[in-house]
Amino acid sequence: MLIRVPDRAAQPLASEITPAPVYRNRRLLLQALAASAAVGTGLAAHGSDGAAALKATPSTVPGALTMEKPTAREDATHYNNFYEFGTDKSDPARYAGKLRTDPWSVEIDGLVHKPGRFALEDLLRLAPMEERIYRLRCVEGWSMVIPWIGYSLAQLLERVQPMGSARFVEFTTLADADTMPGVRGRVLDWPYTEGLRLDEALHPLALLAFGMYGEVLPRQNGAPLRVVVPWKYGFKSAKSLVRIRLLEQRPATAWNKAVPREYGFYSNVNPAVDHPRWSQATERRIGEDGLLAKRRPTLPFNGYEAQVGPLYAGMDLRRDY
Ligand SMILES: Nc1nc2c(c(=O)[nH]1)N[C@H]1C(S)=C(S)[C@@H](COP(=O)(O)O)O[C@H]1N2
Ligand SMILES: [Mo]
Repeated sequence: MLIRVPDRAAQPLASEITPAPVYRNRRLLLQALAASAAVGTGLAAHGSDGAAALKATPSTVPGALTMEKPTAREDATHYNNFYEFGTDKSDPARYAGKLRTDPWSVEIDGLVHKPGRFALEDLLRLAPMEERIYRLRCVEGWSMVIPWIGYSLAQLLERVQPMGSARFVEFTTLADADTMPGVRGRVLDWPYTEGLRLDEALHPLALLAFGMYGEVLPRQNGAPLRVVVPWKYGFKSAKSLVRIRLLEQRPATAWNKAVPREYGFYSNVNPAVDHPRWSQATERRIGEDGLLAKRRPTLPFNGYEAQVGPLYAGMDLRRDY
Protein backbone atom coordinates (compact mmCIF):
# COMPACT_ATOMS: atom_id res chain seq x y z
CA MET A 1 0.00 0.00 0.00
CA LEU A 2 1.33 3.39 -0.91
CA ILE A 3 -1.24 5.17 1.17
CA ARG A 4 -1.09 4.44 4.84
CA VAL A 5 -1.72 6.57 7.84
CA PRO A 6 1.77 7.68 8.79
CA ASP A 7 3.30 7.68 12.18
CA ARG A 8 2.82 11.25 13.37
CA ALA A 9 6.43 11.70 14.40
CA ALA A 10 7.54 10.64 10.92
CA GLN A 11 5.42 13.23 9.15
CA PRO A 12 7.41 15.48 6.85
CA LEU A 13 7.76 19.15 7.54
CA ALA A 14 5.23 21.38 5.84
CA SER A 15 8.11 22.77 3.79
CA GLU A 16 8.65 19.31 2.32
CA ILE A 17 5.05 18.58 1.48
CA THR A 18 3.99 22.08 0.47
CA PRO A 19 5.20 22.51 -3.08
CA ALA A 20 7.18 25.51 -4.20
CA PRO A 21 4.45 27.36 -6.15
CA VAL A 22 2.48 27.79 -2.97
CA TYR A 23 5.32 29.97 -1.66
CA ARG A 24 5.21 32.39 -4.54
CA ASN A 25 4.08 35.35 -2.59
CA ARG A 26 5.04 36.67 0.74
CA ARG A 27 1.71 36.23 2.42
CA LEU A 28 1.67 32.58 1.50
CA LEU A 29 5.26 32.16 2.61
CA LEU A 30 4.34 33.48 6.03
CA GLN A 31 1.42 31.07 6.24
CA ALA A 32 3.67 28.18 5.31
CA LEU A 33 6.23 29.19 7.95
CA ALA A 34 3.47 29.26 10.54
CA ALA A 35 2.41 25.79 9.44
CA SER A 36 5.92 24.37 9.76
CA ALA A 37 6.27 26.00 13.16
CA ALA A 38 3.07 24.18 14.15
CA VAL A 39 4.70 20.86 13.20
CA GLY A 40 7.57 21.68 15.52
CA THR A 41 5.14 22.04 18.38
CA GLY A 42 3.50 18.73 17.56
CA LEU A 43 0.44 20.24 15.92
CA ALA A 44 -0.42 18.93 12.47
CA ALA A 45 0.45 21.05 9.47
CA HIS A 46 -2.51 22.40 7.46
CA GLY A 47 -4.74 22.12 10.51
CA SER A 48 -5.72 18.73 9.16
CA ASP A 49 -6.60 15.55 10.94
CA GLY A 50 -3.52 13.44 10.39
CA ALA A 51 -4.34 12.33 6.84
CA ALA A 52 -1.55 10.69 4.88
CA ALA A 53 0.81 13.03 3.06
CA LEU A 54 1.04 12.66 -0.69
CA LYS A 55 4.23 13.92 -2.31
CA ALA A 56 4.09 15.80 -5.56
CA THR A 57 6.19 18.12 -7.69
CA PRO A 58 4.83 21.32 -9.22
CA SER A 59 3.16 20.65 -12.55
CA THR A 60 4.80 21.91 -15.73
CA VAL A 61 1.55 21.69 -17.73
CA PRO A 62 0.80 25.19 -19.11
CA GLY A 63 -1.89 26.89 -17.03
CA ALA A 64 -1.74 24.32 -14.22
CA LEU A 65 -0.49 26.67 -11.51
CA THR A 66 -2.69 29.69 -11.00
CA MET A 67 -1.04 32.43 -8.97
CA GLU A 68 -4.24 33.10 -7.07
CA LYS A 69 -4.26 32.52 -3.35
CA PRO A 70 -5.48 29.01 -2.45
CA THR A 71 -8.72 28.78 -0.53
CA ALA A 72 -8.27 27.82 3.13
CA ARG A 73 -8.20 24.03 3.47
CA GLU A 74 -10.86 24.30 6.15
CA ASP A 75 -13.25 25.96 3.67
CA ALA A 76 -12.43 23.56 0.84
CA THR A 77 -13.21 20.60 3.10
CA HIS A 78 -16.34 21.95 4.79
CA TYR A 79 -18.24 23.61 1.94
CA ASN A 80 -18.86 20.78 -0.49
CA ASN A 81 -21.22 19.42 -3.08
CA PHE A 82 -21.33 15.63 -2.85
CA TYR A 83 -25.01 14.81 -3.04
CA GLU A 84 -24.43 11.15 -2.20
CA PHE A 85 -23.95 12.44 1.35
CA GLY A 86 -26.76 15.00 1.33
CA THR A 87 -27.57 18.31 -0.33
CA ASP A 88 -26.41 20.66 2.42
CA LYS A 89 -22.90 22.11 1.98
CA SER A 90 -21.95 20.74 5.41
CA ASP A 91 -23.34 17.22 4.83
CA PRO A 92 -20.29 15.75 3.05
CA ALA A 93 -17.89 16.71 5.88
CA ARG A 94 -20.40 15.42 8.41
CA TYR A 95 -21.31 12.10 6.82
CA ALA A 96 -18.48 11.06 4.48
CA GLY A 97 -16.48 9.52 7.32
CA LYS A 98 -18.20 6.19 6.71
CA LEU A 99 -17.02 5.93 3.11
CA ARG A 100 -14.66 2.95 2.80
CA THR A 101 -11.83 3.77 0.39
CA ASP A 102 -9.66 0.68 0.92
CA PRO A 103 -9.74 -1.58 -1.02
CA TRP A 104 -10.68 0.46 -4.09
CA SER A 105 -10.41 -0.18 -7.79
CA VAL A 106 -11.55 1.42 -11.03
CA GLU A 107 -13.01 -0.59 -13.92
CA ILE A 108 -11.94 0.69 -17.34
CA ASP A 109 -13.86 -0.75 -20.24
CA GLY A 110 -15.74 0.00 -23.43
CA LEU A 111 -13.84 0.95 -26.59
CA VAL A 112 -10.29 0.30 -25.37
CA HIS A 113 -7.73 -2.29 -26.43
CA LYS A 114 -6.60 -2.96 -22.87
CA PRO A 115 -9.64 -2.97 -20.57
CA GLY A 116 -9.25 -3.98 -16.95
CA ARG A 117 -9.79 -3.35 -13.29
CA PHE A 118 -7.09 -1.11 -11.83
CA ALA A 119 -6.31 -1.28 -8.12
CA LEU A 120 -5.85 2.08 -6.43
CA GLU A 121 -2.28 1.09 -5.52
CA ASP A 122 -1.46 0.69 -9.19
CA LEU A 123 -3.16 3.93 -10.18
CA LEU A 124 -1.10 5.76 -7.55
CA ARG A 125 2.07 4.46 -9.21
CA LEU A 126 1.02 4.92 -12.82
CA ALA A 127 2.55 8.38 -13.27
CA PRO A 128 4.43 10.94 -11.17
CA MET A 129 2.24 12.99 -8.86
CA GLU A 130 2.02 16.68 -9.77
CA GLU A 131 0.61 19.59 -7.84
CA ARG A 132 -1.83 21.71 -9.82
CA ILE A 133 -3.41 24.82 -8.39
CA TYR A 134 -6.75 25.15 -10.14
CA ARG A 135 -9.70 27.47 -9.89
CA LEU A 136 -12.91 25.51 -9.31
CA ARG A 137 -16.10 27.31 -10.39
CA CYS A 138 -19.39 25.82 -9.24
CA VAL A 139 -22.43 26.38 -11.45
CA GLU A 140 -24.10 27.84 -8.34
CA GLY A 141 -21.94 30.97 -8.56
CA TRP A 142 -19.10 30.40 -6.10
CA SER A 143 -15.48 29.45 -6.63
CA MET A 144 -12.40 28.19 -4.82
CA VAL A 145 -8.69 27.81 -5.60
CA ILE A 146 -7.48 24.34 -4.71
CA PRO A 147 -3.99 22.81 -4.78
CA TRP A 148 -4.75 19.35 -6.17
CA ILE A 149 -2.36 16.42 -6.51
CA GLY A 150 -2.59 13.95 -9.36
CA TYR A 151 -1.65 13.48 -12.99
CA SER A 152 -3.27 14.04 -16.36
CA LEU A 153 -6.21 11.73 -17.03
CA ALA A 154 -4.61 11.28 -20.47
CA GLN A 155 -1.82 9.26 -18.84
CA LEU A 156 -4.32 6.65 -17.70
CA LEU A 157 -6.38 6.75 -20.91
CA GLU A 158 -3.28 6.26 -23.05
CA ARG A 159 -2.40 3.21 -20.96
CA VAL A 160 -5.67 1.45 -21.87
CA GLN A 161 -5.35 2.38 -25.58
CA PRO A 162 -8.64 3.89 -26.78
CA MET A 163 -9.90 2.39 -30.05
CA GLY A 164 -10.26 4.59 -33.11
CA SER A 165 -14.04 4.47 -32.69
CA ALA A 166 -13.96 5.93 -29.14
CA ARG A 167 -15.26 9.50 -29.05
CA PHE A 168 -16.52 9.98 -25.48
CA VAL A 169 -15.54 9.07 -21.94
CA GLU A 170 -18.09 8.23 -19.26
CA PHE A 171 -17.28 8.45 -15.55
CA THR A 172 -19.30 6.55 -12.97
CA THR A 173 -18.91 7.20 -9.26
CA LEU A 174 -19.66 5.15 -6.18
CA ALA A 175 -23.31 4.76 -5.10
CA ASP A 176 -23.33 2.79 -1.85
CA ALA A 177 -26.60 3.18 0.05
CA ASP A 178 -25.03 1.65 3.18
CA THR A 179 -22.47 4.40 3.62
CA MET A 180 -23.95 7.27 1.57
CA PRO A 181 -27.21 8.57 3.08
CA GLY A 182 -28.02 10.74 0.04
CA VAL A 183 -28.19 7.67 -2.21
CA ARG A 184 -31.26 6.52 -0.31
CA GLY A 185 -33.06 9.64 -1.60
CA ARG A 186 -33.94 10.46 -5.19
CA VAL A 187 -32.35 13.86 -5.83
CA LEU A 188 -30.40 12.35 -8.73
CA ASP A 189 -30.56 9.09 -10.66
CA TRP A 190 -27.72 7.18 -8.94
CA PRO A 191 -24.97 6.40 -9.61
CA TYR A 192 -23.70 9.88 -10.46
CA THR A 193 -22.31 9.82 -13.96
CA GLU A 194 -20.46 12.42 -15.97
CA GLY A 195 -18.84 12.57 -19.35
CA LEU A 196 -16.37 14.32 -21.60
CA ARG A 197 -15.57 14.23 -25.27
CA LEU A 198 -12.42 12.11 -25.70
CA ASP A 199 -10.34 15.08 -26.87
CA GLU A 200 -11.41 17.02 -23.76
CA ALA A 201 -10.49 14.09 -21.52
CA LEU A 202 -7.09 13.87 -23.22
CA HIS A 203 -6.33 17.57 -22.68
CA PRO A 204 -3.37 17.75 -20.27
CA LEU A 205 -5.29 20.04 -17.88
CA ALA A 206 -7.95 17.33 -17.27
CA LEU A 207 -6.70 15.91 -13.98
CA LEU A 208 -7.09 12.60 -12.23
CA ALA A 209 -6.73 13.77 -8.63
CA PHE A 210 -5.70 11.69 -5.61
CA GLY A 211 -4.90 14.44 -3.17
CA MET A 212 -5.12 18.08 -2.21
CA TYR A 213 -3.22 20.41 0.15
CA GLY A 214 -0.28 17.98 0.29
CA GLU A 215 -2.37 15.05 1.49
CA VAL A 216 -4.59 12.28 0.13
CA LEU A 217 -8.09 13.48 -0.77
CA PRO A 218 -10.43 13.87 2.18
CA ARG A 219 -13.52 11.70 1.71
CA GLN A 220 -15.81 14.70 1.27
CA ASN A 221 -13.67 15.88 -1.65
CA GLY A 222 -13.93 12.62 -3.57
CA ALA A 223 -11.51 10.10 -2.03
CA PRO A 224 -9.72 8.09 -3.10
CA LEU A 225 -9.70 9.51 -6.64
CA ARG A 226 -11.73 11.92 -8.75
CA VAL A 227 -11.68 13.90 -11.93
CA VAL A 228 -10.96 17.66 -11.96
CA VAL A 229 -11.79 19.51 -15.18
CA PRO A 230 -10.92 23.12 -14.31
CA TRP A 231 -12.49 24.87 -17.32
CA LYS A 232 -15.93 23.37 -16.70
CA TYR A 233 -18.50 23.90 -13.97
CA GLY A 234 -17.66 21.88 -10.87
CA PHE A 235 -20.29 19.19 -11.40
CA LYS A 236 -18.30 17.80 -14.35
CA SER A 237 -15.53 16.87 -11.86
CA ALA A 238 -16.89 13.54 -10.65
CA LYS A 239 -15.85 12.34 -7.20
CA SER A 240 -15.00 8.86 -5.91
CA LEU A 241 -14.65 7.25 -9.33
CA VAL A 242 -15.35 3.55 -9.81
CA ARG A 243 -15.64 3.18 -13.57
CA ILE A 244 -14.35 4.80 -16.75
CA ARG A 245 -15.94 3.70 -20.02
CA LEU A 246 -15.04 4.75 -23.56
CA LEU A 247 -17.93 5.12 -25.95
CA GLU A 248 -18.82 6.08 -29.47
CA GLN A 249 -21.96 7.96 -28.43
CA ARG A 250 -22.25 10.78 -25.95
CA PRO A 251 -23.08 9.30 -22.51
CA ALA A 252 -26.03 10.39 -20.41
CA THR A 253 -24.86 12.52 -17.46
CA ALA A 254 -26.55 12.85 -14.07
CA TRP A 255 -27.28 16.59 -14.02
CA ASN A 256 -28.20 16.75 -17.67
CA LYS A 257 -30.71 13.93 -17.16
CA ALA A 258 -32.13 15.64 -14.06
CA VAL A 259 -32.55 19.16 -15.53
CA PRO A 260 -31.49 19.24 -19.21
CA ARG A 261 -32.44 22.88 -19.75
CA GLU A 262 -30.15 24.01 -16.93
CA TYR A 263 -27.17 21.68 -17.23
CA GLY A 264 -25.74 20.87 -20.64
CA PHE A 265 -23.29 18.17 -21.59
CA TYR A 266 -20.44 20.62 -22.20
CA SER A 267 -20.92 22.94 -19.23
CA ASN A 268 -17.85 24.99 -20.03
CA VAL A 269 -17.64 27.94 -17.66
CA ASN A 270 -19.17 30.77 -19.68
CA PRO A 271 -19.97 34.19 -18.20
CA ALA A 272 -21.90 35.08 -21.39
CA VAL A 273 -24.44 32.26 -21.05
CA ASP A 274 -26.63 32.59 -17.98
CA HIS A 275 -28.11 29.70 -16.11
CA PRO A 276 -31.90 29.89 -16.70
CA ARG A 277 -32.35 30.95 -13.07
CA TRP A 278 -29.31 33.17 -12.47
CA SER A 279 -26.48 35.09 -14.10
CA GLN A 280 -23.10 33.40 -14.58
CA ALA A 281 -21.27 36.70 -15.13
CA THR A 282 -19.71 36.90 -11.64
CA GLU A 283 -18.75 34.63 -8.78
CA ARG A 284 -18.16 34.70 -5.05
CA ARG A 285 -14.79 33.38 -3.90
CA ILE A 286 -15.32 31.14 -0.86
CA GLY A 287 -13.56 32.56 2.20
CA GLU A 288 -13.77 36.11 0.87
CA ASP A 289 -17.37 36.75 1.70
CA GLY A 290 -18.69 39.30 4.13
CA LEU A 291 -20.90 42.24 3.34
CA LEU A 292 -18.31 44.31 1.51
CA ALA A 293 -16.66 41.54 -0.51
CA LYS A 294 -17.13 42.16 -4.19
CA ARG A 295 -18.14 39.36 -6.52
CA ARG A 296 -15.40 38.83 -9.06
CA PRO A 297 -16.00 38.54 -12.79
CA THR A 298 -16.19 34.98 -14.08
CA LEU A 299 -13.73 34.30 -16.89
CA PRO A 300 -14.51 32.38 -20.10
CA PHE A 301 -13.50 28.75 -19.62
CA ASN A 302 -12.81 29.71 -15.99
CA GLY A 303 -9.59 31.43 -17.09
CA TYR A 304 -8.27 28.49 -19.12
CA GLU A 305 -9.35 29.78 -22.53
CA ALA A 306 -5.79 30.08 -23.87
CA GLN A 307 -5.26 26.38 -23.20
CA VAL A 308 -8.63 24.84 -24.02
CA GLY A 309 -10.34 27.33 -26.35
CA PRO A 310 -9.13 25.47 -29.49
CA LEU A 311 -11.09 22.36 -28.41
CA TYR A 312 -14.28 24.28 -29.19
CA ALA A 313 -13.30 26.09 -32.39
CA GLY A 314 -16.31 26.53 -34.64
CA MET A 315 -18.84 25.48 -31.99
CA ASP A 316 -21.81 27.58 -30.91
CA LEU A 317 -21.31 27.64 -27.15
CA ARG A 318 -24.81 29.03 -26.57
CA ARG A 319 -26.33 25.99 -28.15
CA ASP A 320 -23.73 23.57 -26.79
CA TYR A 321 -23.90 24.89 -23.21
N1 LIG B 1 -20.04 11.92 -7.20
C1 LIG B 1 -20.23 13.25 -7.14
N2 LIG B 1 -19.29 14.06 -7.66
C2 LIG B 1 -19.47 15.41 -7.61
C3 LIG B 1 -20.63 15.98 -7.02
C4 LIG B 1 -21.59 15.08 -6.46
O1 LIG B 1 -22.64 15.50 -5.92
N3 LIG B 1 -21.35 13.74 -6.54
N4 LIG B 1 -20.78 17.35 -6.99
C5 LIG B 1 -20.03 18.14 -8.00
C6 LIG B 1 -20.10 19.58 -7.79
S1 LIG B 1 -21.58 20.35 -8.09
C7 LIG B 1 -19.00 20.33 -7.45
S2 LIG B 1 -19.05 22.02 -7.39
C8 LIG B 1 -17.71 19.66 -7.09
C9 LIG B 1 -17.26 20.12 -5.72
O2 LIG B 1 -15.99 19.59 -5.38
P1 LIG B 1 -15.34 19.93 -3.97
O3 LIG B 1 -16.37 19.67 -2.90
O4 LIG B 1 -14.14 19.06 -3.84
O5 LIG B 1 -14.98 21.39 -4.00
O6 LIG B 1 -17.82 18.23 -7.07
C10 LIG B 1 -18.59 17.68 -8.14
N5 LIG B 1 -18.48 16.22 -8.12
MO1 LIG C 1 -21.10 22.59 -8.32
